[in-house]
Amino acid sequence: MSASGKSAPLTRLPAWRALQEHHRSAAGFRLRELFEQDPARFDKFSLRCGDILLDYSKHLVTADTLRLLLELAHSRDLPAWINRLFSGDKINLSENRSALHTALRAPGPLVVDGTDIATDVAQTLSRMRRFCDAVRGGKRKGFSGRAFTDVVNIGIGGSDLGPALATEALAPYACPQLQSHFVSNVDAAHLAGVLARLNPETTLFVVASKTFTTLETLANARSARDWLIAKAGSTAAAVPHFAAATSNVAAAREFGIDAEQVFETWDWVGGRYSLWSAVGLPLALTIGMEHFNQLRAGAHDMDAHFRNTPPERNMPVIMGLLGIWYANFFGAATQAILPYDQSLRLLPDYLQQLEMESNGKCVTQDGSAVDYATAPVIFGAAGTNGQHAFYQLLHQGTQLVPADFIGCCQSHYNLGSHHEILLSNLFAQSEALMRGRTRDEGKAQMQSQDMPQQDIARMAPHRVFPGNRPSTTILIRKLEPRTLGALLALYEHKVFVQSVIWGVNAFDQWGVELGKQLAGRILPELATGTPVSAHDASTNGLINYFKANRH
Ligand code: G6Q
Repeated sequence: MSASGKSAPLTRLPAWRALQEHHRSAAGFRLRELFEQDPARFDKFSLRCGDILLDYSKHLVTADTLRLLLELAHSRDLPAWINRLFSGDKINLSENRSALHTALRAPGPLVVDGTDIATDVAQTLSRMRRFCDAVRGGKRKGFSGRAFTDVVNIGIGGSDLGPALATEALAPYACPQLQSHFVSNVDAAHLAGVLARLNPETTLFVVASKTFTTLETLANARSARDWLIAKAGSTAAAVPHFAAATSNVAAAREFGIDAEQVFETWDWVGGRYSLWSAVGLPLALTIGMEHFNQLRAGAHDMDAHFRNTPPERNMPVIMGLLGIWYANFFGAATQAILPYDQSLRLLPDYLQQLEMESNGKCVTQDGSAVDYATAPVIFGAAGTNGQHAFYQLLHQGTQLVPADFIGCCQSHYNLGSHHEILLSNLFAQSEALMRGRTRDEGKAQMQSQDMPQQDIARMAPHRVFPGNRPSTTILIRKLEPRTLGALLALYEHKVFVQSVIWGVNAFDQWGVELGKQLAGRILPELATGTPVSAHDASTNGLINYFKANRH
């Protein structure tokens, strides 16, 4: 759908057809040769934004490919869509909502539906600041008069992944007196495992739930409250130990959370885009409001870049279009996220939700079925761990898996040559995926190891690496609140770019809602002693087996 509402089937656009045609010649692209032919390839195909460098020269693209991809973006009205995103148009059509996560980090006023949302945001931020300062400064205390030492975030999905990732990534900025913990799974093992290490007198819970109706979060919050009341002696004594981040203030109040400790989010912030709102409270408590604001400022830097930079030099636009090139023309069904930074260990999980929940859709905004691939499966792990696990398939498997390598020039942890070892692995992996190893190179290596001739002949096919496997490398000067904010906003906008090309709504999640409804239906059936018969034979069989073996 174009920004003005007129639909034009994607696969019938001249730009799409031109890319299909161009893809036929791309089958002959050899990255080794492209680098040999053009010593300036890195300079031509890399971008800088603040402290972030994006190298996309190791992609199966030429200047022509990029021109055609940019034409596709143009024919999907991308600049107009970017405008609509930032100005608060209701681009989340299926829920009739704006998607205004960018307003959570923008300094200026913005009126939506007659309300200046910037004022609401500023008020919540200043309440968060007072709360964080009081908790961190030991002024806000638990039932026995002791300062808080532990913060437990209870939330799931978008109310967990962003704060959990950022809290771990920014550990060097954490207040040493305050430990943070994240409980998301309704499996009692998660909450029980965390509570076993905590003292109720000094534990603060943040219940993060936009809707305040999510089964898992409410079950965990109730059990946490019971645990606290049991130790504190009364419901009233437990009150100072609970805060909430939610758009359902009434439900949080009904749960028993003091109005002063309820921090509002809004309908126009999607769960997976909500780190910058009150959902970031556990992070703000841990790293302090100053650092939290730097995180927001970094995201705003990327917002400004995305909004104001021409498409050909625009990082999220280029990343988004490269993803389209592989998903729709090479048939790549996956995308690897490979942070060479232990602090970004949770980035693959976070991006899995961001990308797959946003663009894992099979109908366009106007409800028509798509006849092309949308979001790839996102997976990954921190390097170098992944090298010893799944990289084998990246190097010699039969599927094309585009990869994002992410590393930092400076480390917070200066321990011997660890950082050089880490980064040398990053550079070596992206180089090896690109270059591969020919049969002759493999043989030469074995000869240099004095291998017997017959072994060399037998081993040669196994030592061949096809190469020509594309990757992006993102280098960050140092992992700081501001650069992390920019990195996460880069991916948010990349996802938006792809949603515009595919014509899907990046801001709804009916698949998640389905899960919420289904679990609610089966739960009462598990409580009775009688066998069930209302489902298909498999589901009946599984439920009845569970019931028979429950005790
Ligand atoms: C995110 C999704 C989803 C949501 C969780 C938790 O965009 O909507 O992951 O964040 O289902 O929902 P609540 O915050 O409402 O508990």
